Amino acid sequence: MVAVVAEVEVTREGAVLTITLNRPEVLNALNKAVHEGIYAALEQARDPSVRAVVITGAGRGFCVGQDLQEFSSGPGAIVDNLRDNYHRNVLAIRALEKPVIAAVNGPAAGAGMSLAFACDVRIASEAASFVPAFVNIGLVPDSGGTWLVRRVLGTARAFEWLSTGRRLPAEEARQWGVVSEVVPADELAARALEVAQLFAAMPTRAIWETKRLLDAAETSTLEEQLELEAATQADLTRTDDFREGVAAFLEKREPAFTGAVLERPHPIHLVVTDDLRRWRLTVAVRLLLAYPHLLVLTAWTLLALPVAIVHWFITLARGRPSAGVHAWTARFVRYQAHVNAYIFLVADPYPPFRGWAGRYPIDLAIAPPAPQERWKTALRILLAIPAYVFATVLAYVLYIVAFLGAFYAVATARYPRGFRDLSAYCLRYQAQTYGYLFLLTDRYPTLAQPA
Ligand code: LHQ
Repeated sequence: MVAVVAEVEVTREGAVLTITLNRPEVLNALNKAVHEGIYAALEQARDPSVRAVVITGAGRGFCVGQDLQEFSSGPGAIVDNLRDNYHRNVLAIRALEKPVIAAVNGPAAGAGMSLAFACDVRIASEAASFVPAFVNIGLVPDSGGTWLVRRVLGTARAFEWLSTGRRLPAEEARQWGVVSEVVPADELAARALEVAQLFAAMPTRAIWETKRLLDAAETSTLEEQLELEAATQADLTRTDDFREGVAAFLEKREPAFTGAVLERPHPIHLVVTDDLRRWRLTVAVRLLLAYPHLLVLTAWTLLALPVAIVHWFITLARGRPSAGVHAWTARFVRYQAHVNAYIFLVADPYPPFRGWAGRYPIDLAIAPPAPQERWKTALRILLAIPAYVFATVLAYVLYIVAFLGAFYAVATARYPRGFRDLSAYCLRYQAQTYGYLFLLTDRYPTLAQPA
């Protein structure tokens, strides 16, 4: 057993990592130490040898949300607290490339309820209950509560429940589909481990992609989702687990999945889910339409440059980028890719303004922050020069392809696949170059085109 910090314990059983919130005297109410402990444990869970995660609580509570004895109530302080602690962990669970199972052993209240809903599967003990306690103290559900609960219950039931703050007992939660099963209290830990082990023996990458696709489905159109599924399927056919699954089926034996991760050639990966359809009118006046985006992009770039300079010192000193700045810069680089994709006709819909992932047919998958070699950070600008020059050449390619492609698109309302793929190649290389320059990764942009 390895204690990350006293308030959160981490144990390991084969490929299953269990995170236990450990402030039983207050039903595992959340304070800074618990948030930090959960975050550290989720970092540990990213190890590829971990293939399923269980989150549970010590004592008779799962987690009762914010410790109401220990928090500052100024509006600014609450927003900072939510962003720095709650959002970070909810997003880390959603971004964790493996299933997360909440073993709900007792009351899950307030943000503790949101935490349970952020997990992929919930198993409850007979002593469990779900309490949307926010409204009882005059607040709204936070930490993703509205989003996460609505997608399990639907808006009508979510509204009714969240706005009464009613305690939902385990059995009723099972009937509502909040938990998949209810077991006697003394059997919960063993059952959660058993379920986690079943998941851990599955093809982990496919499980992760299912989780990611279901999250994306919350905001995608059917067309976008079809393309996203197709692109993911193409990726998965390159995994050992796919080959093993097919071989085991043909040989009429049980498959032995390893959960091996798919190594991408670069931490910044362009995801193309564009369907080649183009709206003639917007193609013809695209530059004009893109004008607001160009203004935002210019302003964002002016802000990103000083941020990058400060971040350079941080990355040099710590040997790894700051998670917060990395996330912000990732949105900036992604936004740039979205806008360029729109301008150069690589995608058709009007881009969103904020650079969030999973919302545009030309998207960037950017790996979380990783340690960076200090000498590469120190010399970053010099090292980036050749890539930057090549990226500039590719900008001309983008101009020429878009110019020619525009005629085709206006005539046929479609875009030639070859043009789209060539432009996507250019955008990918450019995004990797900006990502390298802006310290998202210390991996050099690659010429290799992923299959
Ligand atoms: C607690 C707590 C607690 C401290 C039980 N804190 N001690 C984010 C950012 C910033 C601001 C605000 O909010 C947020 C997000 C949120 O999470 S807001 C929601 C905060 N949570 C709540 O309002 C839940 C409050 N707790 C309850 O309603 C009950 O404890 C439930 C219904 C969960 C469980 O009831 P019981 O099973 O009857 O247990 P209990 O009430 O007797 O609690 C046991 C102990 O735990 C007790 O201490 P004591 O010294 O008297 O034994 C409670 O004071 C303590 N405790 N929740 N959030």
